[in-house]
Amino acid sequence: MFDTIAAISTPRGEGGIGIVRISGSEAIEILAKIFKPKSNKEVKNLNNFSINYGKLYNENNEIVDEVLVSIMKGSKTYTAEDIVEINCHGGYLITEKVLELVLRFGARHAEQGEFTRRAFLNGRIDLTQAEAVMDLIHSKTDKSISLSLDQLRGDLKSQISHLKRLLLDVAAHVNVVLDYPEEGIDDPLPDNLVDNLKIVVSTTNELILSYDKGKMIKEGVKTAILGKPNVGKSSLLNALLREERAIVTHIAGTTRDIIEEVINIKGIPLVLVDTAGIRKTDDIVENIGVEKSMSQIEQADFILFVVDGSKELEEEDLKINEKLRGKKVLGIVNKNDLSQVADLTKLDSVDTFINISAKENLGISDMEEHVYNLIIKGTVEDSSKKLVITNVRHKTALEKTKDAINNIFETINMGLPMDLIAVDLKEALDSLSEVTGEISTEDLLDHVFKNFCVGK
Ligand SMILES: Nc1nc2c(ncn2[C@@H]2O[C@H](COP(=O)(O)OP(=O)(O)OP(=O)(O)O)[C@@H](O)[C@H]2O)c(=O)[nH]1
Ligand SMILES: [Mg+2]
Repeated sequence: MFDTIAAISTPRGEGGIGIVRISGSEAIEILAKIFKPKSNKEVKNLNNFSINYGKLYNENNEIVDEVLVSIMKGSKTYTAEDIVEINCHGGYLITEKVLELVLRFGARHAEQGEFTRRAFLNGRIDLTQAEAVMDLIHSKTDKSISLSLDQLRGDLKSQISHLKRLLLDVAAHVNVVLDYPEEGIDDPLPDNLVDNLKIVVSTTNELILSYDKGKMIKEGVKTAILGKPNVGKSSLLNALLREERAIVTHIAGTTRDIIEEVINIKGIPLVLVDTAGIRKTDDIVENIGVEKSMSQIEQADFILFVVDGSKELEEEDLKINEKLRGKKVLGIVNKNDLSQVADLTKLDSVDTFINISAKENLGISDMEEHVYNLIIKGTVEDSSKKLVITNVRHKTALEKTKDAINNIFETINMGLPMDLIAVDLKEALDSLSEVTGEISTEDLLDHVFKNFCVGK
């Protein structure tokens, strides 16, 4: 049993309504002390799953607000506990006052994600579903919403429990062999159990491989716009955003800081990072900018290397070219509204060049098409309807499962004793349980829920 918690569940600010949510065994008792329904019924006699109009009163019997109150008794509620939701007027101060009233009458202020944590601790959802709640809230594209909903429905949870059942069959056999040596069961695993292990390895492997796609859909592709000063990087950012976001001037060294903005290419977020033009400079501020640009080479998933096609390449272009060898690079030859003279063969870090004019808005959609085909398509467009994981925590745990099963195959091949198999089986089962949270620590839960909002 947990104590009763409360928080404002709607965003802070002015709006039509604000919702204060209370969850726990004392939720209805607390409400009874502060709420009088218009119907004059006693609060404890209000119907389950009903919405009730009335007024909130403080200790001095003064009206605090006129409200609608939803009453939802456990266990079929969000937290699987009794929940009361007070819909009050949506002003910043009035919602605070209603919350304070509820806290004065016995509730504790909820921590981040604590309602969802309760749902998990009370066994209504597993950890993958709790994580899906947060992914859903943070989704910025339709594709990302769709993956979060699959996970929230329990697709990953049921896949994991299927794999666990396969492993438990193997474990049952291994335990019989270990516990009753006198039965004389032959050591190697029967074929059907070996098949179980093979299915677990191939399924975990597919899930692990799906992570790249999942990450791309969820977080997008971090794309750095790099090049020497004045080649038109900020102009390109503006052209892609279709707004004058970054300052553009003819002065080399205009951009000093990192500018990050997101565009959406066929449902995949492209996180664009405009950077300071890379060159040697004595200007302290510009130099810091250049260092930030250089660090983007490592951080970005993908680089748009911009050069000015209307001028001969310079030492600075070639130096940047050197740094970009081995990276995923698309060459952007800008200013093609002017006559073109640059000798691009010197840029050996680039396989594909696209000609554009950022200023005149020429070739921009063609460039977007190239970015999609080059970087996104192969990872994201997979005709099969297979499950996709989006969380590095899941990937790491599944890698442990896969490694443990591969160890078992090695043990079998080398004719080693059964108890070694038992150890690896336990490891494989435990790491599957980590995914769903059946095995979890406070630290892990704190980590998962720390990015939630307070009222969720
Ligand atoms: N003719 C022509 N000029 C362009 C084009 N794109 C940018 N310019 C001009 O080039 C100059 C520099 O553009 P910016 O976008 O500020 O270049 P940048 O690479 O961001 O420069 P820094 O921030 O200094 O590194 C400006 O005067 C732009 O108007 C283009 O396609 N054609
Ligand atoms: Mg710039």
